[in-house]
Amino acid sequence: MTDADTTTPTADPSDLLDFAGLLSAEELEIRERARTFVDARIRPNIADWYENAIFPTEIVKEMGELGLLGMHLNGYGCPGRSAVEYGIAALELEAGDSGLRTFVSVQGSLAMSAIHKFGSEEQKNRYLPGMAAGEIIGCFGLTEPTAGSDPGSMATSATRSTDGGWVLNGAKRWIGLASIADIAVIWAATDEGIRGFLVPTDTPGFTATPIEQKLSMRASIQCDIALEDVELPAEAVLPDVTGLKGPFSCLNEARYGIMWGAMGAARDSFEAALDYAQNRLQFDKPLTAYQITQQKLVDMALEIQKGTLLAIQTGRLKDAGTLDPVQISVGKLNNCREAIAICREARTMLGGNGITLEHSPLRHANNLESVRTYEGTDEVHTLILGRHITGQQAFR
Ligand code: TGC
Repeated sequence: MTDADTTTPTADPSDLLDFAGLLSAEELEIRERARTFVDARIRPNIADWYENAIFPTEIVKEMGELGLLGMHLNGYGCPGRSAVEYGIAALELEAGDSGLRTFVSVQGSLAMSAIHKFGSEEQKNRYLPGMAAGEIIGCFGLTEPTAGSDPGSMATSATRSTDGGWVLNGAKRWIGLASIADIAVIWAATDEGIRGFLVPTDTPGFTATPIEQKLSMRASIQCDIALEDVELPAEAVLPDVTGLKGPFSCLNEARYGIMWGAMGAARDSFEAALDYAQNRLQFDKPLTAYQITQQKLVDMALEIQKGTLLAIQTGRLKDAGTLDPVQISVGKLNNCREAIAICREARTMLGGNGITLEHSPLRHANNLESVRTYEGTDEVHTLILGRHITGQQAFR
């Protein structure tokens, strides 16, 4: 190979179409702030956290101080940033680890969103400022051991007690953060339909048990929740919604953040593979000088570019107030599917070294097994889009 065969690699190799040029000064500033946090606080520690199944509670308040919690909510001490700014932060956090981005999603998009959208003024004032600051941790209990894709079949019930309060019984599963949460948003079937309840986690009868032996999301906590005759006052109910549209509206927020976040895991895996391939010599040349390596890198970069463009268009629609939930399914389905393929392909470029925690791609790919499953599986989002295209509902 001669000097004439080489050129200087591009500075941001997965941004072929100047995605950065679509961002405002404020959006670039959020990106830099989140990137700096990930570089300083997540990258140096994530291998240990992942290996030892540690969720680093010490960074929760730091995330609050950085304005990452309830980021796109207004008032009540929330940062009031745009949907695009929130998405950009989710992407950068998930470039660190999906588990840490999941914390921000559960806290901000699910638990805080539920209170912000459907809570009373008293509930909003009581919980949201502390949650935005990272002083109060929330969780969101929808999924059950026998009700995953079909939350309408939930068995958890809330019945009126004689004093006008409520009694909750049932079980929830895969609930992020529940064992360290202060407040749980629990969705339960009532005579009037599905309602949301704010349950302080020290209420007698509430138990959260972390699920162990996970092969994915190891730097994060997912729990089983048991609800045994949990007595709540009348004012524990979220007053402003009845029916599945309540939790589904919150899922829209989380699914939106995921479409951005997944591209962060993909970009980090791409960059790890590129860096490795540039420095790994085999048969006297760096791996990047081989055509198969270049094909892999180009295919990854194309999908990262398409996925981030898809996300920003979705975010612009959300900020304009015109986003339809069906459009969120486009991004959740596509970006999770492409991200996991990119992370797996990146692992192949690392050879045997790619199976250790020294390198990020397999950790990201394992995490994305959860990300493509929660907040609506690939299959659910395919059927949501299938219904939109054909007019035929094929869930049942
Ligand atoms: P369907 O009859 O279609 O709708 C029932 C009512 O909900 C409304 N609705 C929505 N509203 C807002 N946004 C959306 N995206 C909505 N989708 C539906 C709908 O208009 C209707 O309202 P109304 O007033 O007419 O009653 O309901 P369905 O049960 O037939 O829906 C089918 C399907 C498959 C789309 C839905 O069930 C679905 O999305 N399933 C996936 C559930 C899911 O994503 N679960 C993940 C939960 S994650 C979790 O619990 C843990 S949180 C993560 C963590 O803690 O880490």
